[in-house]
Amino acid sequence: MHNILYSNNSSYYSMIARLVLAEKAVAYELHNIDIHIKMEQFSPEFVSIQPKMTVPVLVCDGVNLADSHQILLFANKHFSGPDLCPAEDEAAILKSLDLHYAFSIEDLTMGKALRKSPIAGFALGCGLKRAARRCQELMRTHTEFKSACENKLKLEDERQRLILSKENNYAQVLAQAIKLCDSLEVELSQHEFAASKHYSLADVVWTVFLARLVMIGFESFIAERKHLNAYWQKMTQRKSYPEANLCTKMPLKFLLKVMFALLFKK
Ligand SMILES: N[C@@H](CCC(=O)N[C@@H](CS)C(=O)NCC(=O)O)C(=O)O
Repeated sequence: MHNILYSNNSSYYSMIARLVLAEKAVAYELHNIDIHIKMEQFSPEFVSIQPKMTVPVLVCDGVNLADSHQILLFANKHFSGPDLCPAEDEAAILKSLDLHYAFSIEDLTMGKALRKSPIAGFALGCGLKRAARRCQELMRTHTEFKSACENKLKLEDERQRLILSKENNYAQVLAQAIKLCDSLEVELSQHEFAASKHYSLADVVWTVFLARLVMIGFESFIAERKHLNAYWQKMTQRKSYPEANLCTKMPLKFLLKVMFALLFKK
């Protein structure tokens, strides 16, 4: 099989795709899509692969999988390597995946950034407007993407309202994140891994969730829970962890570059 993964280094859902492919030891060609500075998700080439204009996308012998949840299930089913969703644990694993995907990691990440500094808030606002401008430009120059662009613009609009409104749902999202850590702690007190006694697809998503908590400064949510802390240490020692290049830090240089682009580039 010839596999191409369109991914972005710090993108949460791209990390899920990279981690499951690393666990399954799948070889692939990596195409980095710069979604922050160059905003390559709005390039006509990429939109013809992914009309939702998001990463990750896995292309396997011409089949496009344009969502991390789909990639998890597809990778487990179609590639050799360990079965990460065995029949006897399937119900618990799928339930754990549903719990994970019901949570808005974007609201948590953005909400935290907005509270960290007013400059971050201003830059985010500029970024959202810049994304909308790129999308409108694409719609003008490539009418074949009209309906994809209209859908994306609706989402961008929704993002602007939710993220920038004073009454955004941060307190609620933060409480949900803590509740997820509590329920993981309970699960991990009962079995070695997140959904069963074996490593599974659930561990792929929860490892990325914990990596994101670290990235946005919530390592204490992990450290203060005994089982969760031991689990996180164990996950970071797996062979797949460095292979998937999980991002737990935003280098200052990169943040400044993104900030500059959002504030000053067209
Ligand atoms: N449901 C999708 C969500 C993908 C997604 O939201 N990706 C973000 C990065 S983590 C993205 O590409 N954002 C760029 C944009 O929306 O313009 C999945 O699970 O793959």
